[in-house]
Amino acid sequence: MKENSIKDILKNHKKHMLKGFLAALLFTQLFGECLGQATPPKPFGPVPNKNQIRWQQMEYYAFIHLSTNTFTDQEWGYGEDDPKIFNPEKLDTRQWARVCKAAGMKGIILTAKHHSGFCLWPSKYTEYSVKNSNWKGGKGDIVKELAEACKEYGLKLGIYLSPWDRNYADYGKPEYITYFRNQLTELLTNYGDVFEIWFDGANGGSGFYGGAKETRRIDASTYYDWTNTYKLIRKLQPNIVIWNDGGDRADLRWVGTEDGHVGEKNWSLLNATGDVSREMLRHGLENGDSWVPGEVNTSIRPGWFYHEYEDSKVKTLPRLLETYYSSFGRNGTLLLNFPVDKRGLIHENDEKAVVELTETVKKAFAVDLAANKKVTASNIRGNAREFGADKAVDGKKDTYWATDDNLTTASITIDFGKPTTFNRFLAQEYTPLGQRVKAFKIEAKVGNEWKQLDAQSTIGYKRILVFPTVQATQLRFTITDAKSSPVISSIGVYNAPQVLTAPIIARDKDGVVTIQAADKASDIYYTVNGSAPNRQSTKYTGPVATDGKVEVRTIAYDSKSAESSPEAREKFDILHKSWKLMNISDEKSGAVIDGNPNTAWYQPKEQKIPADIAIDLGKEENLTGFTYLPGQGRTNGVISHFQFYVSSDGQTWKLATEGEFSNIKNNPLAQTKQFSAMKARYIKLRALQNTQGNDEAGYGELDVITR
Ligand code: FUL
Repeated sequence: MKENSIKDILKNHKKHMLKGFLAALLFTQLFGECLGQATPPKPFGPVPNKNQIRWQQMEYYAFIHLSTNTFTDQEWGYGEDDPKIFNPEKLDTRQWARVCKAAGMKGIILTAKHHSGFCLWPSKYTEYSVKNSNWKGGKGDIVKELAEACKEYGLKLGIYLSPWDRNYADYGKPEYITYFRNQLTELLTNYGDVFEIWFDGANGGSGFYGGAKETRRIDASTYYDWTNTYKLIRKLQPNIVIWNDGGDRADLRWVGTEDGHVGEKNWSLLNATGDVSREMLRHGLENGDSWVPGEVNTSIRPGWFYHEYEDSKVKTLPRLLETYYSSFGRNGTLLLNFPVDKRGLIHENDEKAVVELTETVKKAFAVDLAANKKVTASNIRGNAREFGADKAVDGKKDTYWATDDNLTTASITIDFGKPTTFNRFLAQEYTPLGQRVKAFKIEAKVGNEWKQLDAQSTIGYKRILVFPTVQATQLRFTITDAKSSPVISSIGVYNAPQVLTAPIIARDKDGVVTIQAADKASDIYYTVNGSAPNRQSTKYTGPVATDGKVEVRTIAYDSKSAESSPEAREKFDILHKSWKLMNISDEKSGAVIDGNPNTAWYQPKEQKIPADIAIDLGKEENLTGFTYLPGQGRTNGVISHFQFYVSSDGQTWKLATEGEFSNIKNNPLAQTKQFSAMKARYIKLRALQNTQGNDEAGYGELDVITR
């Protein structure tokens, strides 16, 4: 046989095989669909890699900030502090792990090295580390202890390694990159699996730099040669995700704020190259060419590092809940920071706050009212059972409801079978096939009418909507626009109990009292005559005018559960209506007497201490004391030593009391000082010293106590 003919035979054979294969494919397409099978939708646009999928499913994990800063009351150490000061005598990484586990977190990212350059592990490449500290006589290794604790508690370990190093002599030179990579290698080799590496964007500036004490600037986009640094990281830890808000695009993105939220519209996409604006960080980029999901990083206190003066400033439950819903309720993950204290522990107040948050969230999502309910979809994929509406409520994350390819709108209806009360809706796209939904709405069937509850844009990995409680027999979820046919892995409906924390009471300078409950749905009851509030008390319906001295007592009440919040109680003295600040022309100075603790006024720069602030009360009062609240937003201008004067004519002043506001540095809350009754129309607070030993004097509020 000629060579050619053998080839022909083989060719023919192949042709037949191909025909047979195509016929079989068509058969399964046609009959398979009748039998309830269909090909799954194709991925659309950029999709997450397996590391990003695994990371996103973690949803909620902790940050731990601990360094020399913890002992110097700083946020950014300069890199010059003696390593000996680092001595968290009771350090217990198992306590951290216990708290994080109890909070429902899935991992812990530790500041192995912050900008000061101090290392929490005994790096071979520097002396500026725990090995020269007093902690455990220089024999300790916090990264190791944390890695072990994480293992014990089933948590994943993450590492923060600051690219900026304010201690290292060679920072700014090429030699530093070798040092940086050596440290990365130590951290990513010696401590087991690391799920995330965190590179902060603060890069270059003033520092100690081995004694040079100068300012060094670098170009963050080129200096670190991220391309090769990333290669090294992925070689050492193939399952890691990289977070970086400077330099090359990483696996994850910053969301443009440290305040604890990401945009309501949140695409997990960005472009691989080009500048990124705050707007893009906040919302992602609808048509971005790469999968770069957002991670919401925020601290449970105002600062990242521990400061005793923030013990009373741990975020409240309503504030933490807002962060919860605005992070992974909006297609992000939540990285919540604990500033470990000088003992080396997560402070009791922080633990209490996070446990409260966890319990509240657990209660909110305890019962999925959509689970196993009758669901119908406007369309399913070619009649295939495996993509039916029920797949969105089967509780499995790898099954999904999908529609035919040509559809970019579709709806799914849940029939509760009876009037059902709810106030939360949850939806998840099956993101391995891309992020597709551009707009959606939810409606409730109340009686015989469909009522729109909310309309939003993106969904992504997980979206939670919060809306006023409604009672309905059905819920309809409609995707009104999508990049490609929707693929929904999960929907859920919940009835979160009201959050019953003590309401917040405020009175402005005209005597108008406002009361705010944590949950808008709560009823508020109050009294102004000193009696304890209960459901029979006056119901709060809006601002209340009061005059002169008054005590407001109030509770929030949930009529469905018949539960009340703890009581809030606030005493107000005489009105500030006719008060005038003396000899101060700055309009903003009104903040001192406006009754709003969140506004403050600071003496002008040229004003040195002792600094006076004097007030004309409008008429003579019988004074027995005063209250000083420092400005709440900052740590400066907090008066620590004072004299308080009174006067009948605003000319000659009598000293009423003097002394110090004890512990105001660590606890910058309202300070009350009393003195024997004195009649006067004018008062004057003289700042003699502040907590920082400089010339600033600031005031959140100044008030008097009268007989
Ligand atoms: C910031 C840093 O500069 C802070 O000190 C902190 O580490 C935070 C998480 O990132 O931008």
